[in-house]
Amino acid sequence: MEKSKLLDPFEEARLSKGYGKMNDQDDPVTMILRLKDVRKCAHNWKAFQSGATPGRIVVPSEVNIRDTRQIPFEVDPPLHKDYRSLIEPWFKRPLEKEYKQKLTGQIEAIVDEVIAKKTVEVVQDFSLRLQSRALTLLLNIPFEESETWIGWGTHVFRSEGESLDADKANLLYDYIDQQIIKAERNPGNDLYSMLLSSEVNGKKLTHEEVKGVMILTFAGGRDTVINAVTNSIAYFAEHPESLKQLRENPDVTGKAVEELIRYFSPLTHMGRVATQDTQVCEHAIKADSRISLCWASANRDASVFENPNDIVLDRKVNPHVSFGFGTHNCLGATHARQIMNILLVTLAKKVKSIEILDYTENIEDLEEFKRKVGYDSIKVNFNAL
Ligand code: HEM
Ligand code: EMZ
Repeated sequence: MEKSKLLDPFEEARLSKGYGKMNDQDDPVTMILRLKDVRKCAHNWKAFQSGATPGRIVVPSEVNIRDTRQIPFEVDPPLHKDYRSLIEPWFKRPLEKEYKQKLTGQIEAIVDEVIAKKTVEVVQDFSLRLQSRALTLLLNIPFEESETWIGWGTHVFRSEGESLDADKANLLYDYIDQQIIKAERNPGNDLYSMLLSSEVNGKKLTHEEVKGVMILTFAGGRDTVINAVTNSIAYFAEHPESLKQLRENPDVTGKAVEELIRYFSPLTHMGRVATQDTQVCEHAIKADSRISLCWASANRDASVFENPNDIVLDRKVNPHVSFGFGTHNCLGATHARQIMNILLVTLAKKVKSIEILDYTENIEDLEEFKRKVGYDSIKVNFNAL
C-alpha cells in the first residue's frame, strides 16, 4: 500500500448506523459520521452547544488541564458573533498582498533549506518550523519569536506518549500571560495589542478573554497545519506526476489545496454538549452528554464525494468540512489555505522528486476506530528540479 495513504476507519459504521461510540475519561462521545448529519448538528447550536465547561468539547477532553475559555471557539451565539466579528478582519489579513509576499519569502527560504540539506526529517525540520514562522505573520510579531515556539514541539497540549500534558500546557499559559503583560505596557501592531485595545458590547476585553483568544490561536493552528504540510510532502513523494501537473497547470492549485485538505482532514472531530434529550440517526442523545462532529468521516461520505478515498487533485465538487461548518467554521482557514497554496506552488517550482526513507505513523486512538492523522516522523530526500 502507498505510504502516504490515510485510510478511512469510519466507513462501515457510517454506512450501517451513522454514528460511532467512544469513551473518553468517563465522559463518552457519540461520533456523528455522515456529512448531512454533521452539518445538521453543527448548525443546531441550541441543541448542541460549544459553550460548555472549558475544554469539554475537545476530544480528548481538556477540562483537567485548562480553565480558560477559548474564544470564540467555546462561546455560543449570540455572544459568539460579537467576539467573532471583532477578530475576523484580523484573520483575513492573509489575503493582503504584502502578507502573501512575506509568506512566499518564508516558504521559498525553507524549501531552499531542505533542498540544500537533502535528507530531512519533515515533521521537525520542515513542517514545525514552517508553521511557527508563518504564525509570526498572523500575529504580526518579529520572525525571531518563532524560535521559542519551535521548541514546544508539534502540539501545545500533548506530548509524545501523553495525550494530555498539563506541564506543557502551563508553559503556554505562562508564555501568553507574559506576552499580554508586555503588550499592555508597550502596545504595538500585534494581535495581543489589537485585542487589548478592543471592546465587546461596550467593555474592554479582559486579560482572561485575550488569553482565551491567544490559546486558541496557538493550539488550533498547530498540529493541524503541521499534519497538512507533512502529509502533502508524503503524497508528492509518491505522486511526482501530481507535482508535474501543478507545474504545467498552476490553475489547478486552488482545487488541489481543497482536495488535499479534504483527504487529510487534519482535525478528525470536534465535540458539542447536548442541552436537551434528543436523537441523531434514531439514536438517543441524553442532555449533558457529548457528541462529536466527525469531519474526517463526513469527508469520505460516498453519497457526497465520488471515489472519496482517492485524491483527485482537480476535484470539481468538493463541499468538504475539514474547516468545520456553520457558526464556528475555522477562522484560521485563510492563513492555512495561503500556506498550502504557496507550498504547492513552491514545491512545483523547485522540487523534482522526493523519496521517503523512513517513517513512524501518528495513529489517533478513538477506541473502536484507529485513524492515521499523519506522521510522528518521516525522513525524506528532496531532489531539486
Ligand atoms: C475552528 C480546522 C487551522 C484557528 C476550526 C474548526 C475546524 C478547524 C474543523 C471548527 C471547530 C468547531 O466547529 O468546533 C482547522 C484545520 C486547519 C486549521 C483543518 C489547518 C489545516 C487553523 C489556524 C488557526 C485556526 C492556522 C489560527 C492560527 C481556528 C479558530 C477557530 C477554528 C480561531 C474557531 C472559530 C470559531 O469558533 O468561530 N478549525 N483549523 N485554525 N480554527 Fe481552525
Ligand atoms: C482547541 C482546538 C481548536 C484545543 C478548532 O480547534 O484545537 C486543539 O488542537 C486544541 O487542543 O484546545 O484549541
